[in-house]
Amino acid sequence: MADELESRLIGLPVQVRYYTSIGSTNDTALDWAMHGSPDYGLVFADHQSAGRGRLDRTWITPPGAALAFSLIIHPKPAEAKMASLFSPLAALALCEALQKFPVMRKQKACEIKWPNDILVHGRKTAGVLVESTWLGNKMHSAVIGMGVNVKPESVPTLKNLMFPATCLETEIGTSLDRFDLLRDIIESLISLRSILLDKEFIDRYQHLLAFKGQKVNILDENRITTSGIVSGIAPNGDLLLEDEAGQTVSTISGDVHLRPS
Ligand code: BT5
Repeated sequence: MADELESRLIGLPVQVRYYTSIGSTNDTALDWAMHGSPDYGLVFADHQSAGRGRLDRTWITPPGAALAFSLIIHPKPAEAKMASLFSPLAALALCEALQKFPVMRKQKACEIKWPNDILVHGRKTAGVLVESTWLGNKMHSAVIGMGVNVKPESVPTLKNLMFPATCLETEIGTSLDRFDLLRDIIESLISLRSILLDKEFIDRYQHLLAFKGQKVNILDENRITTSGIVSGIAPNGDLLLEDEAGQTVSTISGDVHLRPS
């Protein structure tokens, strides 16, 4: 399987570490990042026994049914100043990679639920967890972790979910090759990284932003902190809401949740 994966990624500037089973690809990638990984070091696992979401919530990755990987980026100084864009980078890379399927090009088929969820037909299909390593006060690496539900077996049962979930095969209506998909996502991410600091990046992200023009609540530990109508994304990736007084309010992505109101 490791050879197969490597052969499918030939031509991309990645160095792969493949695991049949692992705790969390992010943990392994964070360790590798601190011990000499190249830019685009890639940790891929067929199964995660301790996959993590934000705030150590559980991310479920059954064997052979999903994509679970972490890509290490050693940011250039200008990128490090805009580190909050790495999570949007990963989410947009997946959504744009999926545009090759005609059904995904329909309006609202694939959307990004700020800050880190990818929805297909309104259900969570993938999640992004970006973590970083630091040398003193200098950002040394960003570890971009992504979990994508590909086959129906990857979708957790309802009791494990905070938001309805689905998988790509169900929504696209065909079986998918996980390694082809991984290649497409990485190609898309590398290409988007070259425009990360340009207005075009935010424009493309906003085009796929979920709940635009709709009233939402922002929750912090189940407490509503802000409500407003989703109006867009700021250049640093913050969510922009219009409050009842018509003022624009900016929300930074910490551990907050967005829910339709
Ligand atoms: C996320 O967190 O959505 C980020 C998930 C990132 C997972 C990847 S897999 C590769 C890399 N290695 C890791 O250890 N992690 C990254 P959050 O927004 O906190 O959402 C977590 C919530 O999603 C959980 O509390 C569940 O409700 C739900 N969930 C868990 N597994 C899921 C799945 N397979 N599909 C859909 N929802 C899921």
